[in-house]
Amino acid sequence: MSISPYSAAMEIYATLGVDAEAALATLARTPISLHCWQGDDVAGFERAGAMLEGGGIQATGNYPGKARTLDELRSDLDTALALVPGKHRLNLHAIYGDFGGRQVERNAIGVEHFRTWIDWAKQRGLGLDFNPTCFSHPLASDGFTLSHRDATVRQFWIEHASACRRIGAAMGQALGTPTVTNVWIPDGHKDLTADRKGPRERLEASLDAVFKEKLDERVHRDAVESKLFGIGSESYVVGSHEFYLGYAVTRQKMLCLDMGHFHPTESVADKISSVLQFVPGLLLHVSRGVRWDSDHVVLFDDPTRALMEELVRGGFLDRTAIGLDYFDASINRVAAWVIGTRNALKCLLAALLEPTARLREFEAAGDHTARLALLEELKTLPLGSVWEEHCRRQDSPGDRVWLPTVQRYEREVLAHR
Ligand code: RNT
Ligand code: ZN
Repeated sequence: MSISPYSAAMEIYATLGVDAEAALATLARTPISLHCWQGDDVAGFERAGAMLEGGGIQATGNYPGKARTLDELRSDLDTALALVPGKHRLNLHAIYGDFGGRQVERNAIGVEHFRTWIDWAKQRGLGLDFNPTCFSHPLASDGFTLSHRDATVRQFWIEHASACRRIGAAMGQALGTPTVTNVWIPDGHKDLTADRKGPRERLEASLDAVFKEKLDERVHRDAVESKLFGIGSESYVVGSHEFYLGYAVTRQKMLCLDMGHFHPTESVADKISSVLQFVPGLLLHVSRGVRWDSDHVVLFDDPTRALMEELVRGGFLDRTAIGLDYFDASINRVAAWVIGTRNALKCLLAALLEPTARLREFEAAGDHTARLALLEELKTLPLGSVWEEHCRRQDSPGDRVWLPTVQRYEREVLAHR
């Protein structure tokens, strides 16, 4: 009888002291939060197809078939989720509410507008995460929201973000798993500014107002997301990394690290063990910048692998929420979800299969030669056979067989939009 590729792989990993079964068990219980906005280029459902000025959020490409309605987005998500092994989460933005065709101001949204999403998630056994939408809105058109110099504009966004936290808590309560509500704002200046301090002081006060209401930790967590620069905020971003690191440490909030929000040569992986010494939890926006914060589809690449390695080596998986954040409109959007999510999981699996104990023995003994040699040779171990076993156990198609499902969906559904 021939031995299965998985059994052979398991033996190879065992010789390095790695338990492939344990790796698969951890992989199976680690959710990735899929970002709803990959499905429609961050348009949302406030008004038909409107993508208003303000915020510099922009997907490039015009591949046909993007979701135009809630039903279309849900159908696309179901198609994608079926092609990703394991149980995951959905990350919603406030503009994706079920507004029933009515115009609902952002500071007036409530859990009633997300009831159908909660039911949808419950039926599928998925958790939900959430985000206030502080862009694509007339009151964001001059590039400022929570740090705006006009107190009435700030108040509007404070009310919006506060409403979002309450909605997040209701989602977490209904689904029995805490919702992470992440605050990202676009505020900043395109060109030279004479006042870097004022907007930051106002942002601090606005955030304190947003977070004033105490919410139950068991159903809800707050996160704040920094950024280096954006389109239209090239010279100054109010919510910089230093700003939010200080804020998250002093207020004990989760810090969101987006892989596209740092200088291109900075390693986001390196930040994890520092940040988690001082903040209670981490939210990752797994993404890929090409030369800038371009939000390309996540790959099985060195930066993503390093990120997952740090989570596993540090024992940080329990304190980390892993979310995706990219939007590619130049390829099939459903496939973009599937490719990026499978790659994030594959990077996590590779990290779980690392013989960390052995590497640390070399390190402790000062044998950096053996450490480097093994680190390199790990790259060609039979990760793929373990991955295929994971797909099989999770009842999900393996590599090279899922794409025809998307192609059929494109022919039968997307092409008719
Ligand atoms: C923008 C941030 C933010 C958004 C989403 C849509 O630069 O990365 O996370 O991508 O909120
Ligand atoms: Zn992000």
